[in-house]
Amino acid sequence: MEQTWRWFGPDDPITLPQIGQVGASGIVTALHHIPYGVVWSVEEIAKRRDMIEADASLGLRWSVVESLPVSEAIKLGEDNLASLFENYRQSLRNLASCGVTTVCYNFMPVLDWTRTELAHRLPGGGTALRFDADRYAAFDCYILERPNAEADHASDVLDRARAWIGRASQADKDRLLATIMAGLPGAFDRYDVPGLRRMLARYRDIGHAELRDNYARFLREVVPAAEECGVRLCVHPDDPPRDLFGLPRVVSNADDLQFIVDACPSPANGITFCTGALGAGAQNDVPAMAVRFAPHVQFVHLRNVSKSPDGTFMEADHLGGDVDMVAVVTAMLNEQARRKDAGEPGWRIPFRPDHGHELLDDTGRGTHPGYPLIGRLKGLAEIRGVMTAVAAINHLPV
Ligand code: DNO
Repeated sequence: MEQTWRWFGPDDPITLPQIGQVGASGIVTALHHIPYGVVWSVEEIAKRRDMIEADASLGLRWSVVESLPVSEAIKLGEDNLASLFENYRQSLRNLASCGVTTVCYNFMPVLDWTRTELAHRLPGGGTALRFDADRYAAFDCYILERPNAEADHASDVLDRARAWIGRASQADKDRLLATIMAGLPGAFDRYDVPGLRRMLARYRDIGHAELRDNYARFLREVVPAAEECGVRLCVHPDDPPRDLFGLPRVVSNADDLQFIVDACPSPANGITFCTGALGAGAQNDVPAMAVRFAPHVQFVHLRNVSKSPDGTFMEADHLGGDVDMVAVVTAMLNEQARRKDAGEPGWRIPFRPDHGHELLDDTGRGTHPGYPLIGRLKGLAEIRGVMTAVAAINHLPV
């Protein structure tokens, strides 16, 4: 598998020469400065690509776009979408013309990945990202004050949420809002409480069925163009894989993934297999899903979670937590071998260590939440070890 590393671009405190040292050869990045819905020009794409390849001794290439964002209007299924679809297609063509052909995106309404704590202390030191059912309920019911929100939370969770809100200071509440917004990449579309309420109101008439329809329409509009120019799109699952704040989410489980691949069958309509996002859902047997959907996987995020029955979860060590990482890596290596045997030119599947704990000198470096240097390096090194061993034992290509 191709070892990749997410780099947020020239403003990322982690530099390309440092990435060279962690042993990754593929860069995962996006043009975060371009507003949603605007075409990524060949000039802007080539500029980023040339930056990545400038020092040939590092051996880096731009292997995956994460993400080419889908505008909210598309998720909402508004009427005048022709130019947004065309812009999306044009960005794909431009990327392909610059040699970047794997494109990750997500279809989560309003919010991207969502946590309630960015620096949960670990027993041995270091910090992890965490989603706490109590704080999520406290925000939903007593800060956002969403109508009928209490019906969506268990009564013991609500009791603890009330206790938390009772003792929270204004600074605690502000931090919770900022934490919930932290998943949105780029400089756009972060909401304050009134802004979030307005966005939720726009989704009032959109349930799962409507969101699925809007998603299928998006796929029918863009997948043929992707196929034509040799781009493989790959959807990132919802993180966490459940509805949030009454917003439907439709990339959360095996049924959803099946719906997506069937909605527009094509090699260009693929999946980003994220073990952390899928692993946060009690409904998901992640290794079984890895085997079942392997032929559609174009990109892999390897990360682990420990979860509790009330929906709370914490990002665990890459080889700790609830997801059997060895089983997932084995499924992906088998799929790679199949592609290689079938003579597919791009048979090697890119993966990256997704998130990491903040460890040792990571603290205070100002990296993006979840994306520290040492914590991810540790994850990458551990996964590289698993990969090497599984491949050797089973005589599979690495
Ligand atoms: C979190 C990431 C996600 C992912 C997007 C893809 O760290 O895995 O933010 O980049 O959802 O569109």
